Order: sequence, then structure tokens, then C-alpha cells
Amino acid sequence: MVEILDSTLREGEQTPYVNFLLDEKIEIARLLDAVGVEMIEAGDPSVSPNIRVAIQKIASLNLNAEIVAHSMATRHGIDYAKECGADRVAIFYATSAIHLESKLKKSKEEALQIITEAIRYAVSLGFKVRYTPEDASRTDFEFLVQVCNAAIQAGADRISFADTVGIFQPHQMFKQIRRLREQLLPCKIDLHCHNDYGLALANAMAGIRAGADCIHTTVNGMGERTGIPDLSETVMAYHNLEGVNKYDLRGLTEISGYLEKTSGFFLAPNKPVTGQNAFTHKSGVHTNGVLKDPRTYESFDPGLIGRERKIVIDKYTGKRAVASRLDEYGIQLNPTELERIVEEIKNVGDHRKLLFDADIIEIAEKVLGRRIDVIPHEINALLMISVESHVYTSAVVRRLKNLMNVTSVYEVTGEYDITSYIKAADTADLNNLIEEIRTIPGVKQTNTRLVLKKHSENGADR
Ligand code: HCA
Ligand code: CU
Repeated sequence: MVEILDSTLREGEQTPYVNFLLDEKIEIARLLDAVGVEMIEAGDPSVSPNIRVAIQKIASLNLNAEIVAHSMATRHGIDYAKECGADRVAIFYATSAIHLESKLKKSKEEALQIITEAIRYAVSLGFKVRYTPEDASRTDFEFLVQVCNAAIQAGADRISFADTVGIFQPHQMFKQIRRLREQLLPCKIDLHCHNDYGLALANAMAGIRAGADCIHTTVNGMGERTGIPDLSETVMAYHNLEGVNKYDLRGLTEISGYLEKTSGFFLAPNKPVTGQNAFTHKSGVHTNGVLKDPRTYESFDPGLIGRERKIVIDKYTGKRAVASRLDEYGIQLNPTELERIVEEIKNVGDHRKLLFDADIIEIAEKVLGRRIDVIPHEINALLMISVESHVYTSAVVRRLKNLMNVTSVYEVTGEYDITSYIKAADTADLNNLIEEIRTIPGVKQTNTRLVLKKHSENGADR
């Protein structure tokens, strides 16, 4: 059965401008364990004292997942891993000519010696050992086999094939893993694929098909440069494409949101599985299909991961979607009315970027020549925040910007320090959002004002 090692706390913390606090790391480990990943790479203890504390705390949580400490091939690093109480140490040492000659300045023989000595030392301390030939994809194949077999003989039971600079393509990964499987002594094979050409998960899936055992992931695909495969995409690819049914799919959205919040690393709307647009349909042809049978334009039911399908209404929209949206507000239309409303939506949509429900109802009122008394589902509000004097306002702003429903944020002068514009589905949702904002460290006081009508910049009323 295939496995996942999640490295959000190690590779993920190597994302430019990202650092986690201790409590956040513990929560991330808990959430990962709840999803059911087999291994959590909790950090490299040589990097900093706080990383050591974090690994130690996580190792003491008694999670189901195996806790892995990453380490260079030095006694010092392995000793630290031991002090932290990790179950396994993952020792990395590069094997490609580029790394050996330019970075490490070691011969192949010296490298072999350093790697096997480190592994033997780790085994003598009672560790399970993974060995990573860093830059494996650019390593001479014969040397790669030689080093990995020496590592296995020294006591490693896992090899991590690292495509460190993401230069492989799926067909190459497939071939290389097949050959490795044939020539390696018994061991498990991990795939650590970087995403420099956007091929990380494709390469990893090809490697799995060729006989590898485990994919390394991070939440939201974080990591050095362009990162490695995203946890949720990997879980869903395993589940839907390979029939692997052992992870908690419903935990994926939560952990992704938690990571956005704590890292300040935003998801692109078009990101698969967890991105905002992943289940949003727009064109008339698509929405018509989806409203008849969602399978027409959805690769899987968003309900599987606790998400909902969304239909955007704008100039691309067809009759079916408009009728269905107005029906949600109890407005039924005859065919001529519907046609005129769609036509007007196309006119307005040609000039205005976004149409909210209130706009659509207003258009319907205009076309039908009567007042429609409904409360749009969405609530807009202005939220003013004052910040504790010892806290940087920008730190609070950064957190605020991560919240899905906060559409704009301004640092201002006067009684309050921050003004933001927020959207909520209903009053309960608004209340939750405000409660969440109040928990942001440094938020002293909030003041909320509901928006009755919005006048956009060009003067059009909302
Ligand atoms: C690093 C290198 C590494 C190691 C991967 C692994 C890589 O950043 O230290 O141990 O499986 O990409 O080669 O992340
Ligand atoms: Cu890496």
C-alpha cells in the first residue's frame, strides 16, 4: 500500500518568508496525523534550538504517524535527532557530480564513506534510517545504485529518490524507479519531487506506478522555490485515481486553510482541490451541464472533501444558472422574463467586473418592473480594528489578509488602526468571522458596521 510522508514542518518551513511558531507546529502535526499520513518530517534539529523543541514536543504527542528528523550526514546532527526523540532519522547527502564537486568538494569514495558511517552511527543509536541521495535525478545511475545499496547494507530501510531541482519528466521517473527497483537491495522507496516545471505530482505518481512506496508532500505544496506536491492533491490523486482509500479526505480543507493562515502563503484560486475556484463554474455551457449533472464538468464531487460547488453569474452565464439562482430567492420567471434578465446581466456584466446577488436581484427588479423583497444571502460589513500598542499593525494585517472573507484591508489613522471590508454568507457566518478576527494576537477591539448599499468607484450603485 502506498504511503505519504508530509514534510510541511521541514521542507515547508524552507519556503521563502515562512516560519512557524511552536504551537502552530504542534497543531499542524495533529492535523496531519488526523488526515492519516504515515510519516511526519518534523524538522532538521541542527537548524535551530526552537526546531529541536518542536520536534521533541511533536515526538512526545504519541501520534500514529512516525516522527522523522531530517539530518545532514554528521554525528552532531544525528545526536540532535536522538535528543529530540524522533522515531527515524532521514540522512541526506548529495550524490550528483555537480553537488559533490561544487558544493561538498568530496570524491565519490569520500562520499560513500561519510554516508555509510553516518548511517551505521544512527543505527547504533537505535534509529530507523532513511537515506536520501540528494539530487538523485542528476546522479550517474551506477553510482546511485552503489551508494543506495551501501546505505541499505549499513542499515537504511528507506531510500528517498530526490528530484531536488525538479528536472525529471514522468516517463524518466518511471524508467528510473523501475531500474532502481531491479537493482536495489530490499528497501522502501520514497519520492521527493520538486515542482520547478509544475511536474512534481505527475512525476511522483509515475514513480508510484513504477514501484515506489511513498510520496513526500507539504500542505499547500510549500517548500524551497516552487515546492513539492501538495498534500491534498496527492491524497485525492491516490484516492480517486489509484483507489487508495485510507486517508481522511475531510481534513484536507481544514489543514490547507490553517496553513494559509499561519504561513501567510496564499493559495492561487486555480489551485487544484483546495483552491477557491476548484469547484466554481462559469460559462453558460458549463453551468447548464453541471446543473443537469455535476459529473459533466467535475472530476469529483466537492462534497467528498466537505466543499461546495459554486456557480458564478456574469456575462458568460446562461439562462439555467440565472433561473436557478433567482429561484433560491423564491423568484420564479416565465421564459420571456428570464431571457430579458439574462440579456441585461450580459449588458451589465460587460461593464462591471463582478456581479453580486444584490446586483442580480436589482436587475430582475428593473426588468420585471416590480420590487422584490428579499434579503441577499450575502452580508457585507465594514470592520474597524484597534491594535495593541506593542504589536505591529502590519502583523495583524497579514493575518487578516489570509482570511477568505476579508476582501480588503486598510491601515488608517484615527481611533482605529485598521479598516477592512468583509463578506459573510449570513449573520452567523459574520459572527464566526468576527470571533476569529478577535483571536488574532494583537487585536484589542473591533467595531462592525453592516453595509446597506455599496456605491462602486464608477458611481454605479450596489
Ligand atoms: C534539502 C534537500 C531535499 C531532501 C529530500 C529528502 C531535496 O532541502 O535539504 O530528504 O527526501 O530536495 O533534495 O529536500
Ligand atoms: Cu526538497
